[in-house]
Amino acid sequence: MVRIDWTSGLLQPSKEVHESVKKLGQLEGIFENAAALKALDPRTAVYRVQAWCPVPEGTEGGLFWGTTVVEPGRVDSEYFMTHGHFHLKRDRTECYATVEGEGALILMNETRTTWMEPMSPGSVHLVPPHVAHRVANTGSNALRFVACWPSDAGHDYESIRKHGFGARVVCVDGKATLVRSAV
Ligand code: S6P
Ligand code: ZN
Repeated sequence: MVRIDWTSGLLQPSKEVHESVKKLGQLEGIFENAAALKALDPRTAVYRVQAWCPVPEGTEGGLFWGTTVVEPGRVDSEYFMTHGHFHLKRDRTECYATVEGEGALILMNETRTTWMEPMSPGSVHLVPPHVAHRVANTGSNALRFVACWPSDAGHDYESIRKHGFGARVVCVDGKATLVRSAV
């Protein structure tokens, strides 16, 4: 058993809770404007993930639970966001629920059609099968959300590193806007 603080979405640290931080320097090639990224401090934390893995990764029939905190910020006009991934087992789905902050869940199917769902406190989202997912913080405070996914889903980051998403969420006149990616 683990405990969650519902006000922050954070899990109480335990040996089953894995914690990681993703910094700007590790997100090269993810944001569109490479020059703008280079001008920022690579040590800047973009997001933190806690994952409660009560069964070994790859176990069929199990579930993992996690909390992600995405910091507010932008690289040029593009909001701070997670790397994004397909599940290695493409048909594995996932649920997200927003605890705090404003954001966008960016979804892309295997034909690269990309859409977004606005995230705000209390919003619950389903990532359908065969759909890549990433989250952008479109607000000015931390965005916190919880997630639950099958323990045999796995993560395919490589496809996203190579081909990105079909669209990006950028700030246009102060508003989060989905714009098609340059090919
Ligand atoms: C796992 C789930 C989340 C993400 C986290 C970070 O399936 O979707 O816990 O891992 O939001 O995103 P990413 O793309 O770096 O894994
Ligand atoms: Zn996932």
